[in-house]
Amino acid sequence: MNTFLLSFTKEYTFTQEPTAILSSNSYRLADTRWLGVASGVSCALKVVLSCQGSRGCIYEAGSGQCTPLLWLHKGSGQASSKVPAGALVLTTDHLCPDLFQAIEYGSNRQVACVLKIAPPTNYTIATSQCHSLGGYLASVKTPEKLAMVANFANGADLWVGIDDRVVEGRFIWQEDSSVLTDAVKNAVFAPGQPNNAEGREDCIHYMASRDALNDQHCWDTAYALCEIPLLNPQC
Ligand SMILES: [Ca+2]
Ligand SMILES: [Ca+2]
Repeated sequence: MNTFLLSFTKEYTFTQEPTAILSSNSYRLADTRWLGVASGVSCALKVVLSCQGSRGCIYEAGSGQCTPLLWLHKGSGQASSKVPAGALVLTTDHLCPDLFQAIEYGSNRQVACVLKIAPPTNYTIATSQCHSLGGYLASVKTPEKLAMVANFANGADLWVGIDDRVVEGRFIWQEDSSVLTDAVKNAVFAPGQPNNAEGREDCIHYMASRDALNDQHCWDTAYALCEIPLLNPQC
């Protein structure tokens, strides 16, 4: 097993930690990037030059797979025989910035970095709170993600990152400014929602009592569910 973690600062000082970082809760990184990179240091250089804002990467020597990450914390891990040799894996304690929690979900073992902020506040303030931490109100685009959010919510209502404040009926995700599709709407919204009740509902929350998404008055209060991307979208 030859997986290397490299974390670096803006001064491009690399810190190599050539330790196998497997454990019983390790997972495969769902989205991998460059193949054929010759060394861990070349991987770090490539990331520094190509991916603005990355603070770490992982390098898998067997395949030459180089994966830029937004964040990478050093941590300890214990070897495990459960993961095949050569697999590109990380433990969840390395991947999210301070305050954020790495949560694994779905059959493909995806990982999201999320944070719930109290006390409850309105959608605009909740959005600002996430932006100030480098993230956005969370995306919930799949039933698997919805199930994760439901579990994380633990009975609370949470603002998520989508609204139709600019054009009524045109819902835009904060994560990537994309438009809500009918397929996603049918998959994650409560039946009959969004309904723009009384013509005044433009902001979306996870509604615990319906266990799904719903449009709500933007001035109502809920906890902010912030998310920060795991992989660097600049690459
Ligand atoms: Ca609306
Ligand atoms: Ca509604």
